[in-house]
Amino acid sequence: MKSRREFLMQAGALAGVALVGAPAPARAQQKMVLKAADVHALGYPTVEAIVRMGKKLESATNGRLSIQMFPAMQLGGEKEMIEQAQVGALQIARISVGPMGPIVDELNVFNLPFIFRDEAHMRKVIDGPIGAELLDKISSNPASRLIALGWMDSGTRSLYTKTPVRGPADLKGMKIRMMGNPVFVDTINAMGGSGVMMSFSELYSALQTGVVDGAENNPPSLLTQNHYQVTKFYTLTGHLIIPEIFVFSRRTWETLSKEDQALIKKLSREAQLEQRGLWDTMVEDSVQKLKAAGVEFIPVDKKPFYDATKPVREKYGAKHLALIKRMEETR
Ligand code: BDP
Repeated sequence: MKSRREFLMQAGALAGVALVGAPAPARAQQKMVLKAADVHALGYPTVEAIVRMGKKLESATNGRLSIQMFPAMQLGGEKEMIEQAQVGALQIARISVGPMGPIVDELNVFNLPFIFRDEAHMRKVIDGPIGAELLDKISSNPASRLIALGWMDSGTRSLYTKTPVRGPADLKGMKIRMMGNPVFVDTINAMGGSGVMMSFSELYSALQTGVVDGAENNPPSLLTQNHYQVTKFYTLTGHLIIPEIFVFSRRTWETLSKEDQALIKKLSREAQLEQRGLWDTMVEDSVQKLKAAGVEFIPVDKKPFYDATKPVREKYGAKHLALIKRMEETR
């Protein structure tokens, strides 16, 4: 595992080769390799969608602009990826909305438990005016230092544990890994467990050695990260439906011509819609493989979890009631 400093140094070195030194105005016309990163491996829907976007970008610009993908946490966890994009060492970071909440507060609305009725509702919201406004909020917030390009699908997150959870009482005393954002720790604590914030990259060994008793995620992540090998019970709590997001370094963005910016935005929207088809296939396939590998899918009454997490929706949602109302009204 590389240290944070090594990641930044590596990313910095890579940034050095991306732009051939030239005065700023001339740069826009120069050949440029945009670096993209994802925690998932090649072939995962989020990675594939950006790779395809890169191919389109390359052909639309006759090879002047292209995307080089660094998958599988090669550039670190999502927090590191965000930081690298902010300083211009990375151009495209594909991350969960989870770690973006601490950067742009409105995004935490998407991070609330049971805030979307179902995945179809989430898709309607991200595809429509609310999705567009939130992307603008990120891009126009000087502190974010990011340009938000688009959303992607990440399905529904449920609980996976070493011993079965059939109701809130079973969660008592269980340490559950959550993404780096206090809203998630509050959520799992309210559901009856004990939340531990931890990077995705540390999770497999934490599960294996018993540092945590479980985690929560969608079926494709449970499968591809091999967590199912050490946690055999998947309780269908469906407590979070969090979209993914992909963002661009504002520092690099400002060196691009208006035309290139518009092209990247157009291809981003296409990537958002294209990823969805890949995602649906991946979920079906993952569920089958997990079941075949002996993972027990446990249906559970969501009501007690929904009721228990009401204070979390109130605590983080209070500042954004108008937005939540508009989300509810989205059909
Ligand atoms: C996965 C997301 C990924 C997150 C990960 C996590 O695709 O972006 O990093 O969950 O739990 O579903 O950290």
